[in-house]
Amino acid sequence: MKRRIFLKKATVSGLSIVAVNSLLSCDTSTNVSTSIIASESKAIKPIVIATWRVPNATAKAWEVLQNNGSSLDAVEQGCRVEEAAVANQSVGKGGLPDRDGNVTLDACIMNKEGDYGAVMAVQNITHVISLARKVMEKTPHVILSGKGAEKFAYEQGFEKENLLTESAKKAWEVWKKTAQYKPIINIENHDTIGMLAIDKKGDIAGGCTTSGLSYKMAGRVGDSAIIGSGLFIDNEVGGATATGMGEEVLKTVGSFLIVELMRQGKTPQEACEEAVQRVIKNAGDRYKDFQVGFIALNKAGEIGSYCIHEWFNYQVHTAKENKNYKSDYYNKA
Ligand code: SD4
Repeated sequence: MKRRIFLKKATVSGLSIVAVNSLLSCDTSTNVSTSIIASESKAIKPIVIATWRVPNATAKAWEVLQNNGSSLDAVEQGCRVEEAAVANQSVGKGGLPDRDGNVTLDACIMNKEGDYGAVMAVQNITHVISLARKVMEKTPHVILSGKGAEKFAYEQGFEKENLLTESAKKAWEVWKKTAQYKPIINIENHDTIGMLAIDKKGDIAGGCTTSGLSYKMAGRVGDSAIIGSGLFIDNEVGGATATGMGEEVLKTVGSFLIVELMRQGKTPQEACEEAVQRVIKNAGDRYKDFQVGFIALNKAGEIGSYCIHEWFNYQVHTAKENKNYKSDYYNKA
């Protein structure tokens, strides 16, 4: 059997899992992958990465990994930190409302088995990342939305909470005076959290949680809860997650695209850049008016990030550091 080998950057001794999987993907016998990966891959180094400046969230996720928790537990616990932080106006409690004054949340989660759970347009529940996990683990479905999701939350013991804080309400009241909705994201003022983690066993999981675009139409759902758009995980390859203008991410299924590009041998950085290029190509000149940013992590622990406009950043927690990095970007004109 002839195998095509994509080992552009890896040496044989430092063979990355991605490269091995690219190699294996062209082999018709699929049962050999685990042993080859185990014997030739680098030592597993746990890692957590997340969109935006979220050191408390990555620290929490890291703590879970250090206590031998799974990557799934880590991303859930990490995302919960931002959901509870009322100062973050794009996630969970304290999120800015839709144009009717209701805070509605979207979230999804994926595990190493490729299972997915999501909730959309949920009111009165802070920890929608945990609710998404419940959907994944306790129902025969993958998505619950609106009232049905809320009802399920109460059945699962979630608390009813008012998510509209005084400051979010004030901001909405100011907005209502003109009630102008320009689908333009202030590129420095949004911080949906998308998080990816690799645990001590080398398994990857991801989560994404948001209150979506402020002053959106009631019922609007963005990319963050949609598999392949706001988040995608494949435990053979890696994961990716998105932030920014959800409509544009949805149209290009950006996170899935990135994972598939990594499967073909691209680095996470190359894959993120290609996904942003795809968004720009699709949007034409409109790209000047919105932000989209991606982060990606492959199974070798390599990171990528890219966005359209300056000032997207991301948080990385390794054994060495919990550090925020500025992302490279397209629009340097
Ligand atoms: C959405 N992608 O609902 C989200 C918004 C976002 O930081 O990322 N805000 O479209």
